[in-house]
Amino acid sequence: SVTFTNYMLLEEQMAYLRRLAQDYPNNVTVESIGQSHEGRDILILKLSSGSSGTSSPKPAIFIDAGIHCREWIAPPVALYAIQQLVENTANAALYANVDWYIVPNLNPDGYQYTTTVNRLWRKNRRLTDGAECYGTDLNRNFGYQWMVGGASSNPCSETFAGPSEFSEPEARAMRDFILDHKDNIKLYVSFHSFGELLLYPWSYAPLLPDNTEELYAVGLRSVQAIEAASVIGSEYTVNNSAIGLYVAAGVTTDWVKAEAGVDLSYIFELPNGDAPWWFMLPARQIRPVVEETWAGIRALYEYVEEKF
Ligand code: 0X9
Ligand code: ZN
Repeated sequence: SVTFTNYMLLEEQMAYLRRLAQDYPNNVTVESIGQSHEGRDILILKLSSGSSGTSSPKPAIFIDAGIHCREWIAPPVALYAIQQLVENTANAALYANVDWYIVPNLNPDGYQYTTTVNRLWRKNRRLTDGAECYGTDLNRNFGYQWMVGGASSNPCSETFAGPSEFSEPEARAMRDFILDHKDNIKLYVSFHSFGELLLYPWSYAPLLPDNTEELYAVGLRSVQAIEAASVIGSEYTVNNSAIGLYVAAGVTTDWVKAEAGVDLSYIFELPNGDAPWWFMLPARQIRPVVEETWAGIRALYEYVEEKF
C-alpha cells in the first residue's frame, strides 16, 4: 500500500490510481481527461456511490494537484485524500451524497522532468512556436482575464502565460472536464506550494468576489481544522489571492469561478521546506502535511454536504 513516507514517481502515482479502479469497481472510475503534450494520460479518479438517480446529479468536489510540477508536496496531498476516501471504510459516508473528481497530477510531463532533469521545473514541457525556451505556466494559461496582470508574454519567464489562452493541452483537458461537469461541481480546490495560505478569487486584480464573506468563513473552517490537526505547527492565512499573495491572471481558480460558475474556488499553498529548500519538503514531512491537509479538505466537504 501507499505509505506517504517517500515521494512517488509518476508511474507509481498512476499505478496506484489504476489499482484502486480495479479493486473498487463499484465506486471508483479512473479515466484520462486528455493527453499531455508529450502524450501522457492525465488521469482523473472519480469516486461516487452511484446511488442517486441520474435525473438529479449529486454535488461534486473537484480537486487538482501538480499544476506546478516542482511543488512535490501537492500530488501526495491529493493521493492521500484519495486513499482516505477510497480505502478507509470509515470515510464511506463522505461519498454517499457527494461525488469526488480528483486529478493528482495535472502536469505529468513536467513532473517527469523534475524527477529526471531539473527538480525545480515549474511549467509544462511544450515549446511554443518560435520560442527559445520551453514551457508555459499552466496557472497563467486559463482563459479568464488572461494576461491582464502578473503574467508574462516572454516564453523564458517562469510565469509565461502561453501564446494564447488555453494554448496548452493540459489546461484544455482540465477546462473540458470541468465544463462537462460544471452543473455538479460546487467546490474547486487546487493544491500548490508554498506558504501556508488558503487563497480565494480574484487573482487577476485585487478585487473581491460577491461571496467573499462565504469564501472567507468556509476557508477559515478549513484552516482551523488543519491547525487543530497539525503536529508540525502549521499556521494558515485565509485571504484574497491578489491581496494576500500577488496579482496573477489566467489562474485556474479565477477561470473555474467565473466561467464554470463554481462559487467556491480555492488554492492551497501548502507548507514549505526550510530555506532554501522551499519546494523540497523533506520526505519525513509528507505524512504530517497530507494528514493535516486532509482535515482541511474534510471541513470543506462538510460545508458542501451542508449547503447543497
Ligand atoms: O503563482 C501562482 O501560480 C501561485 N503561487 S505558486 O507559488 N504555487 O506558483 C498563486 C496563484 C494564486 N493567485 C494569486 N496569488 N493571485
Ligand atoms: Zn504553484
